[in-house]
Amino acid sequence: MTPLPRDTDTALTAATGGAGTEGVATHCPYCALQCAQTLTPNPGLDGDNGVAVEGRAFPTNRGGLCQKGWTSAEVLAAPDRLTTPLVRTADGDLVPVGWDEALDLVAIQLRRIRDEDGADAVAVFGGGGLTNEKAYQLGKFARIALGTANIDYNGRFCMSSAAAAANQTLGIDRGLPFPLTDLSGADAVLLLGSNLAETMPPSVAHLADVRGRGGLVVVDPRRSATADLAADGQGLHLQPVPGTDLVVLMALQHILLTEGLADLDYLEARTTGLEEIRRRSALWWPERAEQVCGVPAGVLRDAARLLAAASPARGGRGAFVLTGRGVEQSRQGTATVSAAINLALLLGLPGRVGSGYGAVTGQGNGQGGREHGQKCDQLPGYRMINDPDARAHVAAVWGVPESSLPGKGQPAVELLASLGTPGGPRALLVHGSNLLVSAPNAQQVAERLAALDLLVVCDFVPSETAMLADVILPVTQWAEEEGTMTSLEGRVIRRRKAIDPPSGVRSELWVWSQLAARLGSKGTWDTEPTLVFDELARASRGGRADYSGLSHARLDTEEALYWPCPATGAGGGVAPHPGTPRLFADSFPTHDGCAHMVAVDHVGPADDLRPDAPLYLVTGRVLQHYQSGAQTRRVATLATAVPGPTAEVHPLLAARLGVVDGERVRLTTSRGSVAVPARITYSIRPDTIFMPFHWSGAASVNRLTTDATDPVSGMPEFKVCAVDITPARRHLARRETHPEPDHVGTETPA
Ligand SMILES: Nc1nc2c(c(=O)[nH]1)N[C@H]1C(S)=C(S)[C@@H](COP(=O)(O)OP(=O)(O)OC[C@H]3O[C@@H](n4cnc5c(=O)[nH]c(N)nc54)[C@H](O)[C@@H]3O)O[C@H]1N2
Ligand SMILES: Nc1nc2c(c(=O)[nH]1)N[C@H]1C(S)=C(S)[C@@H](COP(=O)(O)OP(=O)(O)OC[C@H]3O[C@@H](n4cnc5c(=O)[nH]c(N)nc54)[C@H](O)[C@@H]3O)O[C@H]1N2
Ligand code: SF4
Ligand SMILES: [Mo]
Repeated sequence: MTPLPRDTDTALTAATGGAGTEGVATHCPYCALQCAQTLTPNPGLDGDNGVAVEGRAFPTNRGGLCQKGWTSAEVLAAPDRLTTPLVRTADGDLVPVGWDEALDLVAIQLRRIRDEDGADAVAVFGGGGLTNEKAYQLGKFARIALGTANIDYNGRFCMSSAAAAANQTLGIDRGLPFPLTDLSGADAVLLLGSNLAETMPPSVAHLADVRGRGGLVVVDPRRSATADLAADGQGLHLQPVPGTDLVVLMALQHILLTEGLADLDYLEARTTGLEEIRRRSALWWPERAEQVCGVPAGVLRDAARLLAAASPARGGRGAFVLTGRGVEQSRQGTATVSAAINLALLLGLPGRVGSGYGAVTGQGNGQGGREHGQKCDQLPGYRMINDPDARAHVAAVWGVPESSLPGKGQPAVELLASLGTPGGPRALLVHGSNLLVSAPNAQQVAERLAALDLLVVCDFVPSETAMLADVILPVTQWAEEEGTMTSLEGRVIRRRKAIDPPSGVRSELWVWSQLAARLGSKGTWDTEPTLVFDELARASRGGRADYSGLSHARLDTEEALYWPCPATGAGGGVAPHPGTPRLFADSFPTHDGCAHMVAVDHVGPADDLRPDAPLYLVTGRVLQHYQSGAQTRRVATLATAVPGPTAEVHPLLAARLGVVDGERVRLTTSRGSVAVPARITYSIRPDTIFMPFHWSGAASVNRLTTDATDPVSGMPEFKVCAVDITPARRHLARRETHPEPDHVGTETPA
């Protein structure tokens, strides 16, 4: 085993408030909160899977972890862990082969497909869980080893609407442009479509003071665990009709503007576009908004006045507006985030210490994953691939002619829909996504994957997507690798190796170097994360997400470095850049330094209610499971706690259907049908059903969801579609003649 970095190292302990125990200071493998952990290799200890996990003191998690974090080491020792490459034989079986054989086979197929149909016939799908080093190298591999324009990633499902809106209005996309701890000082926090209490439990501590002041405002069609935090005088819960947040936001703007509560000095000095915002919001007086969004006009007025009273212009301690997937995963997600930013600007929040707008990034490296080039239109450093200067800079770092770089590819939903179609990609390489479970309209995705000539999946467990592959390559996970992650705050932190991977497993950096060599690629393909980081830093230099002042060595002693962190003069007495915890103090990074408010209108869901689908289906998460469930369904404690999905149904709807708690109901949309137990609860609106998406096959809610996308961001409308519900028992007769797997479980679809 390699020598372990210890968090007893004085510098690191000082920088991170380390636990002081023996062990490796790192961060959780799952979400963007990136809670600090100490991992202590402990091969002898029963139940620890060779590694003991402790929470570590850190500003964001204050030593706390959620249940997923505590149990994270179990995935290291998953009984079905992949430890050898697998190749599908002519009769459909997956058989173990050596690495050389697997890589030769992949390279020969890729060359053949490229020769026959051109470089774009090979596509790549990445993930927001990859380290910065891997995200960077994957983008480079696609553009120069494969030469394809067709690379995109699961962040398209996650952060693309928030990113698009922030780029348009604020000139930059850093999820939270301030440290999370700033929330504590505010008088009000407006949370739109974010269920932090289940999706980032330790972060709730930062809302305690705001709740104490009665200032937490939660907008969610469900009384979620987070909405509950606003009960009992601690704030307000607005429970809109799904998909109508834009109307809520327009009404709040209307009230601020008509009651003289907007910060006109700030708007004058720091923004453009006010007149059009005024014109459009004039339409949404509270009583009219109530007709569409269902939130009582009086509650809209209370919320607007509460936010205004908290704003610095009116003598408050400050206020924050935060958005989550509940409002972003919509056909009008970009517009809704634009409206949320406009609201924050009317209140004069962005750029003031103790106030602001932010989007709560989701995946572990959801932030860094969208900065280093796995998005179809981006190069490292958050540069745009159609910008000639950006192309020239990055091509020089990569040592290739600028003209050899491909252009913009297709965003995820379009890319998946084009697989195996005439003229579409014939091969797909997947790195860090279980898209068969997590992509919208999943049965159509299954058909597209089946139409490929070659599907290659890198993973450490046999995910549902991996099990469809022609070649599976087993790779290292979290505690077995070095790297960096960029948390929801834009803070760049170190992921550290605590244990050796099982023999037979390789790092993805190694896989790409091997494939690049076999594809005859020029360019350097480092396999050491620290060297790849140095190259990434050079490639990002001068870009919006500038990491050029960072290195593994620096991050090993300082874990409080937020990008942009540009390099300062080489050697010679210039102090290193301290990083940028807070953005926008003096200006916005736009051409004129102002925030540009974009006027938007409410359109409504693509798949709206109709006679044969008279209810809303909304989807999301439960605390115990992560994403497609590929990891957490393999952790016994979590799988036992929540073994499968349920559909949340209001008692009034349940009574009308005649179903009791736990009874199976069938949900049907234009795309498909699933049957799951009903969970009867007053927390949901009577016109709405909620189902989480962490399960596959017949229990997969993405068999139901629509693949309609936001026209600006390409983000799918996961959150809202029209559904019909019936008691499952009425289908018994039909099912006997047309047998269909129908039980809750983890099986792959037939
Ligand atoms: N336990 C757990 N934690 C996670 C993850 C996980 O899979 N499991 N994933 C991580 C990732 S990648 C992400 S992106 C984040 C997501 O974190 P969140 O955004 O907090 O998660 P969701 O549950 O998808 O959606 C949040 C809320 O949106 C509500 N919602 C649905 N439709 C609407 C609507 O029309 N309007 C409004 N206002 N709200 C609506 C849902 O009821 C839900 O309570 O979580 C991260 N953390
Ligand atoms: N209905 C509905 N669907 C949704 C959502 C929703 O709210 N509702 N949310 C969407 C959102 S926000 C997201 S982020 C997506 C996420 O959904 P997915 O893209 O499926 O994300 P994960 O389940 O995290 O999949 C990661 C896979 O990669 C593997 N993996 C983890 N780390 C690595 C690595 O470093 N390298 C490699 N090669 N593999 C790795 C894991 O084992 C797992 O199999 O789901 C989206 N789908
Ligand atoms: S909140 Fe997120 S980062 Fe923290 S322990 Fe849970 S899953 Fe891990
Ligand atoms: Mo996400």
